[in-house]
Amino acid sequence: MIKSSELILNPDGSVYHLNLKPEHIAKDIIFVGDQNRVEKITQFFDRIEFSTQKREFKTQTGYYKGKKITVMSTGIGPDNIDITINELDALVNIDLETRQPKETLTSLNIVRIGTSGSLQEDIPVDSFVMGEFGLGLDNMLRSYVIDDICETDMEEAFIKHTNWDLRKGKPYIIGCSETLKNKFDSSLIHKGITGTAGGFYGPQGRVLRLAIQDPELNSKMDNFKFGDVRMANLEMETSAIYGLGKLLGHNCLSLNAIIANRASGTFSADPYKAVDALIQYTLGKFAE
Ligand code: R1P
Repeated sequence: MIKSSELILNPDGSVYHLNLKPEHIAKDIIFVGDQNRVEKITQFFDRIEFSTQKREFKTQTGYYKGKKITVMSTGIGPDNIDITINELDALVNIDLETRQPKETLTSLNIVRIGTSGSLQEDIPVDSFVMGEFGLGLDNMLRSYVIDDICETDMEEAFIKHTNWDLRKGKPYIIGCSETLKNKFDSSLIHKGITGTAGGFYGPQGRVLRLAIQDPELNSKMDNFKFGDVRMANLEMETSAIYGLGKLLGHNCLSLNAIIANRASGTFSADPYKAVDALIQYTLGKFAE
């Protein structure tokens, strides 16, 4: 039995941070970072049958062209993904009354619609990136047993190429769901490695008033190649989603609207338009 200090439930039986009960979620789930993006998606639903919010975790479940989908905001960062995916998994794979893992497990399909900065000049602002791999620069996932799910050769090549200082922790690389990759792919999508940083400024190479440990890191990342695969973009959630999803048996994919190009130093003239276009693209693919 999982103790009440480990799997915390609210007085109404919902999971602690997400405020959700098992009947509140669909098997197809869209993650967004920003809580205000939830309704930008569900405004296109035929109907919404459930809404809740606690802190940055806002959830709405409804139907889009007859398909039941849950949209939820995760807030910013891999630490929030730890909460979101563990609690979502508990909703489907742990009996919350007996506090025992279920014998028959359920796989969720989780697609992130995020915003991100491109690391390549030829992946321009307002384009879309699918992370074929998530590169974790943040360490959160290293609390789990991850050796079996990591792309070890690619990791070692990345560490060598960037002369990575292991005092910052060891980067990890995890692939997306091949099933979701095939479903959501098209000629409109750029593909590559999505880097996930544990912060927005220094951890992504931004210098305001503080010196950073490796000022060359972004330029080393943008010319990292492993076979046909190259770095595409940098954001703050993808590798944590891929890692926890894979460990728990869920299918995960991260799509990002590129709102900044870090290589050219440019920012989208209308980032909301780029996100709206990615929302339309993703909903269309869900309904196919
Ligand atoms: C930083 O501004 C936030 O924006 C990006 C980053 O991953 C980080 O969460 O994604 P979202 O727009 O989905 O939050």
